[in-house]
Amino acid sequence: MTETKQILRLYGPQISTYGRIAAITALECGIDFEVVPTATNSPEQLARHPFGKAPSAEIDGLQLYETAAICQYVDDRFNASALQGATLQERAYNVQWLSVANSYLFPISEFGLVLPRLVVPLMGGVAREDLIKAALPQIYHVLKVLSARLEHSPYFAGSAFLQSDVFLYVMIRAVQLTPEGVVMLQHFPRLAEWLSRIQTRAAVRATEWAIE
Ligand SMILES: N[C@@H](CCC(=O)N[C@@H](CS)C(=O)NCC(=O)O)C(=O)O
Repeated sequence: MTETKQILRLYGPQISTYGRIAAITALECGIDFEVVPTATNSPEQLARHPFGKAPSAEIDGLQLYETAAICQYVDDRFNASALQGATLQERAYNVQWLSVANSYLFPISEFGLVLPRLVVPLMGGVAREDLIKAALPQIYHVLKVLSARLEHSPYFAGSAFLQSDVFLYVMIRAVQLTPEGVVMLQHFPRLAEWLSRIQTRAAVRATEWAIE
């Protein structure tokens, strides 16, 4: 008898950085995911997420928001917490690098490059070049810190692929889809090599965006 896999239901746009992080995590943990297309800040999304962001999630009858919490639940429940590290040191580094992704990379890469360069033109708008110009040195600095870390270990928390790699991969991949990102990544071969290693994972390939 075949067992039906659990499904992580994600509410948000089809193309969403944090939505893809949760989707990759679900597949890495051996469960399925489904995206219920829901606009950020819409009344439907605000009913599930008081800040209107994406994704919000449903699993095991639980309603959750904040991607780190969603991923932690899925990994604890279905994957013996394997994406959070096997040792105290790995677990601490995992949270450190995941926090770097959330606190220092995403705010500047998303609002200073990915949205203006990729998303605004897709919606028929014109990119704010001043925003992009101001953001590039800050993004470059974060990429430099990230690349330096990879001089010392194959993955961000140590020798194993963990949750921090998922967060950072999806965010840096979005940067890599911009012409400015391609140029910046030429300065950081370690980071580029790590990206191509992560890119071969089945969960990563299965969640590629139509614009990739
Ligand atoms: N801290 C949130 C961030 C989620 C987030 O910023 N999601 C983006 C989509 S990738 C969003 O909702 N953007 C719309 C907005 O900021 O209004 C999490 O970890 O889930």
